[in-house]
Amino acid sequence: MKKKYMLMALLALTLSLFAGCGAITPETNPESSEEYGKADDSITVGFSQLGAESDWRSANTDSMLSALSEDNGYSLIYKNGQQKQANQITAIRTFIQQEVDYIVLAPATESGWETVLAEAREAGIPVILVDRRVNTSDKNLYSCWVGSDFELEGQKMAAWIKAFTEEKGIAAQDLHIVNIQGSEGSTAQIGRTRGLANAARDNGWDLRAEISGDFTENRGREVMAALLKRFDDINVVYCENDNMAIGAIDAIESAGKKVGSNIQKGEIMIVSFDGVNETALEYAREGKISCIAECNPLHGPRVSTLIRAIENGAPYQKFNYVDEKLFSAELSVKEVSVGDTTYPVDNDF
Ligand code: GYE
Repeated sequence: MKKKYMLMALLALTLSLFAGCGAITPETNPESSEEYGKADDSITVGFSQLGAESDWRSANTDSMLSALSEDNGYSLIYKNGQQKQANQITAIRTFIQQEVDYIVLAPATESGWETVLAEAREAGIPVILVDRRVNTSDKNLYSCWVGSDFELEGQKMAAWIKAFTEEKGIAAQDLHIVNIQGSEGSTAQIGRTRGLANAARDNGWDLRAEISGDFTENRGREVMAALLKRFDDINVVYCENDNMAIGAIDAIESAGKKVGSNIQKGEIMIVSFDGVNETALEYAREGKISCIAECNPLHGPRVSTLIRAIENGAPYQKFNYVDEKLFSAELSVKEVSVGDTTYPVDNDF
């Protein structure tokens, strides 16, 4: 525990004694930026979460808050960046002033982190990246990263689309795809977009448009409504997360069209990413979403393990990837291959 915290805790204790109330109550609303409990001898962590834009993000925040809890020996300072990099940079500077032991950063975008991460290094505070990545030329500006291989997720989804449509006898040039992308410049967007774009080029698919829906349901709805006005032959919608897929489905149904995998009969096939939101999983069971590429948000314990390794001088990997599969109620595709590796398709979820 840092000196500053000791003084703050002492002050809080004195005040609470005078007020006749108990110890500091940890704030439990992850929507707000709050300081959590401060335990003696605990490891102080400043966590800059990028926002609260999706169900994936809420699950990720919950996982982080419960793993970095007071009971587990942490004093957590949590800041929600509201999807703005400037807020995250301010949060990191505050953490540096507060002399935290570790900074955990879930960066909104990949670029623009050089200066502030150099400031953290100058202050001797290790930075752990979670979920998305930063593209600093100096990789020593952070200790390690844990998250998903987003391009691989896109490649697996493209492999599923290929296997499924070939099985149905649909010609490559008859696929008219739109991509509703995630927040521009985020690792999840860059990787998933690349996975589809490369497959479209290699397979001769007609990739009609790539437009950002910022990972939110509302933007997904708006973007899909606009795309339906622009093109009348869309038969595959690749949504870079489930929340946008839910919005897109709403827009398609409101336009009097049907979602489903039977594109030869005029249905519009939806595929998406995450597999966290219950409505999206239910849609996938019903066939409204034809395939979901899993994206695992439960990074809290993984980050805690990395902090403990650094703390104990134990070895740890710089880049830590999590294993993920596909979910689809379509029984025809049981597995997909990317390169030499085969990935399972879970038909019963
Ligand atoms: O897929 C999306 C969220 O970076 C993996 O961000 C994350 C993505 C996730 O908003 O739902």
